[in-house]
Amino acid sequence: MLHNKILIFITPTLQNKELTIIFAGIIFSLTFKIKVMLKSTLPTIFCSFFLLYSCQWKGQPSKPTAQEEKPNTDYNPAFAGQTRITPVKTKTPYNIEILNTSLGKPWGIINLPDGRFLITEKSGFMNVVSTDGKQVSKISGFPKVDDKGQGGMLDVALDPDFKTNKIIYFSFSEPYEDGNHTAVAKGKLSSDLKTISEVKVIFRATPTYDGDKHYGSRLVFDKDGNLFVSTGERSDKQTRVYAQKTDNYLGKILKITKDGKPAPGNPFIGKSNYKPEIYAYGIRSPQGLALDEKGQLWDIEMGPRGGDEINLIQPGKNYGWGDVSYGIEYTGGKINNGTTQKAGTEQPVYYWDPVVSPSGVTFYTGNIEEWKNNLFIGCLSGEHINRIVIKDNKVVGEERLLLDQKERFRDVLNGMDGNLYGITDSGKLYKVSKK
Ligand SMILES: [Ca+2]
Repeated sequence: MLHNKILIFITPTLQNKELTIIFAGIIFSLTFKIKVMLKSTLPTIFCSFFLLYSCQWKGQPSKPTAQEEKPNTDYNPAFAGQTRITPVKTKTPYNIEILNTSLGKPWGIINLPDGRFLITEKSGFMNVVSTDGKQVSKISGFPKVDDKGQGGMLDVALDPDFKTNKIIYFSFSEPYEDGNHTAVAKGKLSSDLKTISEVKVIFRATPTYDGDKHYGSRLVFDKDGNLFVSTGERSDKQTRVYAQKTDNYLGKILKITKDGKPAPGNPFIGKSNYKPEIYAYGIRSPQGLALDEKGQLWDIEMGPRGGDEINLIQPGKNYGWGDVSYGIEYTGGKINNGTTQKAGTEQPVYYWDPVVSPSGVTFYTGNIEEWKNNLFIGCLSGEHINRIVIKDNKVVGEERLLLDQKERFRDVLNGMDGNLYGITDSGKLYKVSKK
């Protein structure tokens, strides 16, 4: 089944229109080969349309509202408002500016105490970027990363005492033997912010695996000074099962100390067959992690086809993947016979069908009053910044911002100046400010 194998290989990796066109070309040349093999035109036409249709589903930018899009499944949500929520529209006028267009492949953005940005670059370093986006200076001295596929230099967080100790924490895909894993390291920035020294890997999300997807790896400090780390299940069928198992670090929300030890109070400390760093499990590809104004932890994860999720993370809970999902396989098959609810697993607060490919997230605290405490989500295939209005831990509205920019938003940031910032896979830095 040549084309089935091809489909499995290419569909999860399709990321934008350009890639779709390239793959369309490959598919047509493959179907030509099939034609030669089958010596017939009719199956060739069928194969072409089938392959192209299968590849088109992902990589499509979102429409202005979910209601204008066709869902992938007819699954019933567990409660009203869990998906395809009523759209909302911002009334406050706002400006959109592009501050920089050549940041390479940025992945994570945070503020330094002086308002400048610290932006990771996937190939293995970070940049310090001035508040107007014009001055960019590289920080060097980082360990080697494996930047194939979705890997590389990923997220960054400042030590809560950064002003005095200049220590940062960062996540990356660390090459090891024949594979790689998500690692968290710490190091000290020089006073001119040009180099990092005293780098020490404090945590490795093992098992190591020879893949290039689903590293997760957002870093968020809790108010108690310990670090939440999200990890993906490495995407492939053989690693997906690790998400439901608790004797490993794949497909998890972890909580560790600044030295990479299990955070005191973690739910499974002392329990056999549970890694003590685990805070929650059953997670797929968690590229968004943020605390709300009450200190509650939210995980936003890419699902399969039709199952991107927003989860409110509680310690010790199981979030279902890969047994439970509102999505279907990239290739179209059901997941666990179409199980969308299961005793002992938590339901997502919200899910997208069709998907938007959510990445970095933040709860808005800036200058636009009607956006206060809304969840802002950088979206990749959806090519927009998603605004989610949450009331009493339920989603009550969704808006798709900056759709006309046609950009894959990798991460978003509440700037210290009260403006919203976003970075894109094309290397741009956006600023969204109140008019
Ligand atoms: Ca889930």
